[in-house]
Amino acid sequence: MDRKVYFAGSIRGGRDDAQLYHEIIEHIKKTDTVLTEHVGSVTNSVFGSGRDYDVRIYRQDTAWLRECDLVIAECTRPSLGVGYELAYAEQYRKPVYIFYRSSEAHLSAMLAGDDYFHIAAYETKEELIRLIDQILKEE
Ligand code: 6K6
Repeated sequence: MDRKVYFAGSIRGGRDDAQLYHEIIEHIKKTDTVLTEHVGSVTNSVFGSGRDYDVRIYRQDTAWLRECDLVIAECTRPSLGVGYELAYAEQYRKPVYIFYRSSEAHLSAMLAGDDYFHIAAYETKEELIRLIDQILKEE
């Protein structure tokens, strides 16, 4: 209860799943704190640009990764930023849970082949919520 969850999902990698991220974040927020609510933004423009803008995002997100209690990542949409975050979280020995829809994605070998990560395939949002509830009960 009330852990700090870092939710990772594709932004510049593509926003097709933004609504799903939003619903999952809202679900997690019923019991815990989500540091990265903006990942589920369905209204804000996510396409700011410029070096200063990117530096601010990088510094804030890496600080949150060091601060969080666990990382939950939805990896159906391939994202360079999410891949970076997962490796960063491993360096800091944060528990990392990766979810993806196996009917739509062939998870990168750099994630699937790393024993450090907890990885689960799912198909429906309801199934994903059940899997997340399980880990929030255990962590
Ligand atoms: C505002 C609202 C939503 O997004 C923004 C501005 N952009 C970002 N803000 C915060 N974190 C970001 C932003 N862009 C990428 N990230 C981080 O990288 C998130 O934590 C995501 O998990 C991940 C996505 O990487 P890309 O490569 O798909 O952008």
